[in-house]
Amino acid sequence: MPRLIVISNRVSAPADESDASIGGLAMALSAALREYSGIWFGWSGRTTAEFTGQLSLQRSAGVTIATVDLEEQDRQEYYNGYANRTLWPLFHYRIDLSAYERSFDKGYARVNARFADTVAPLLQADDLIWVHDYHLIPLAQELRRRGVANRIGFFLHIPWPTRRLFSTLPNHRDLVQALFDFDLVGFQTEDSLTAFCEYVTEEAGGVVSYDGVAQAFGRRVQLGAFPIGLDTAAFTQAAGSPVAEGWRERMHASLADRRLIIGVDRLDYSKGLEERFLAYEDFLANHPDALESVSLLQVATPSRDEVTTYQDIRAKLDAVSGRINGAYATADWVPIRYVNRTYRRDELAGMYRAAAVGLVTPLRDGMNLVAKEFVAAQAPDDPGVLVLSQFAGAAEQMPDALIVNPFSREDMSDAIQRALTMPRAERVRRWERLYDGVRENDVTAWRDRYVQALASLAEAPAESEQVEDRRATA
Ligand code: GDG
Repeated sequence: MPRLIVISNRVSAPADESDASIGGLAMALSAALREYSGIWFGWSGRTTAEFTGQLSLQRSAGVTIATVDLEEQDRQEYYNGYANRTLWPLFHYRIDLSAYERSFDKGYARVNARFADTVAPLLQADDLIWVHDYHLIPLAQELRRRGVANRIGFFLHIPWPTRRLFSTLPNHRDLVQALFDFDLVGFQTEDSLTAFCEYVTEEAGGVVSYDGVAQAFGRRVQLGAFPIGLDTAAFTQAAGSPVAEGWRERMHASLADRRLIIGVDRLDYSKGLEERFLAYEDFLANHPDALESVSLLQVATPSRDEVTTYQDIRAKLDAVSGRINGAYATADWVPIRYVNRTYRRDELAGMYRAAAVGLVTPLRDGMNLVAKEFVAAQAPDDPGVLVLSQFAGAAEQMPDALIVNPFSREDMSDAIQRALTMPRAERVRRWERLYDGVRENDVTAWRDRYVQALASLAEAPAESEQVEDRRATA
């Protein structure tokens, strides 16, 4: 088995309880790497006065965790800038929040070059290299410039936007061209894959064959949809652990026979939290019998709080939740428990299990692992109901959830009512199908499908052609 070299912006050691370990990518990759010998390389999250490329190495369960420090200017221009103020909002359909600044482009290019300089000496000839997410789109191009001929795959954890939106990005063609230096480019959903193919054919003048090989810019790349999954067995086990059971009981005791609706999200505008609160407010207004008989627990873990749009959304949510609680709370009941802190995974699992309804209503999301965690944590004989946004990638795989339009308060309010009143037999029927999907398409299946697709390309006869292509355009 070749070594797997995983490269992502941040890394997190297994059992890391730091900020780096919160978020879908960290959850998935630490699970995915477990059975591989290999290297996981990324930014340490720290900055130094001057970039040295010095690696910090740590061995953890067969995997070498290799990190490098960046400069403060890199943090501002690459991480807070191009990654989180340009690409993240654009790819989540928020061009109103996207900042296009040339200094960000430069920082993004500089850090990708620094990543390539640092990781290239660690590589061996038959390593498979798997690059993750929007921070590192130009990385294969940089590695090729340094003579790396290995198979390199890319996986995008967030949505790929439609062609018209994507073309608002200055230098959009360069970014797509850079993807053609990978051998395999994977998306979460068919929807993202289709949007990318449309760009290739309509903007880049390329072609995409029926089996997903795209040709443009004198290069070719294999495309595919690889929906990410959960470490389902581990999460289900966590949900049955004493810690989870303790939290389930604690929630029930604090609810005093009221029914729990739960949301768990990184505090991010893409997650639709304000819209969710407003829909819940509509629900309370339209169902007076629900007053004092339900409670919404929203865990919103602070994230990227150096970026002003994140400070804005936080202030907005404080205001909206405060207003709703002010309007409806009684001496012994608050409609929304809004919590800005981090919990352990087994604690979260216990909270999911205590809930009658899971609200997962992002305005746009690559996949959304919380939807899958909610399902994995339920008690089989009395499961809660998942209410899921049609704009989460997970909706393609989870049609047995109550699928809602997160932009419509009425739609969401109706779904909350339907979920709370759904007969047990229907809840069980829906949950069983959802759970089967979450179990079968888990994170290991995702990793194996992707890695096999990448490894099989290495053996394909098209390799020599592709190398020739590269030489011709070098
Ligand atoms: C990106 C894409 C895609 C949240 N609060 C706490 C905590 N979390 C964990 C959840 C879940 C993860 O963070 C969030 O994952 P999501 O998938 O919902 O979203 P993103 O972070 O935006 O992830 C997304 C994902 O990558 C994977 O490809 O699904 O679409 O945007 O696991 O449980 N974990 C702990 N404490 C918390 O307070 N321990």
